[in-house]
Amino acid sequence: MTRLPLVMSGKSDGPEGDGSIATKTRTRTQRPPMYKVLLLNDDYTPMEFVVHVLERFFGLSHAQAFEIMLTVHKKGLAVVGVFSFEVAETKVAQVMDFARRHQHPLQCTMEKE
Ligand code: TYC
Repeated sequence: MTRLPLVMSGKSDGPEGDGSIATKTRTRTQRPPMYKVLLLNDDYTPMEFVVHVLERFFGLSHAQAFEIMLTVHKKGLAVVGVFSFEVAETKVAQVMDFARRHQHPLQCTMEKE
């Protein structure tokens, strides 16, 4: 069978060769926002209590917990970890509830990274 060239009467043609234009949609993958959990210094919460909180709720070793506690004590605050919104929210609530139950004024907050 003989294929005759198709005359497109002056219109441009794409790689498909049939006059159609192929299009692709590039969808950008969104990473979920992450949240820093911050521990704040105060004059009353015992150092050992803060170390215990960091070990218990953030899975830190005693040495890591002691180091972060000292940073908060000296600088006023420190980032304890970075988590998804829900995990950060849970950690903040756990720390605040534990501190309140022990009548310490320890403050823990979160902020978008
Ligand atoms: N500044 C407290 C003290 O001298 C210790 C402390 C450390 C309190 C870290 C809170 O997040 C804190 N007893």
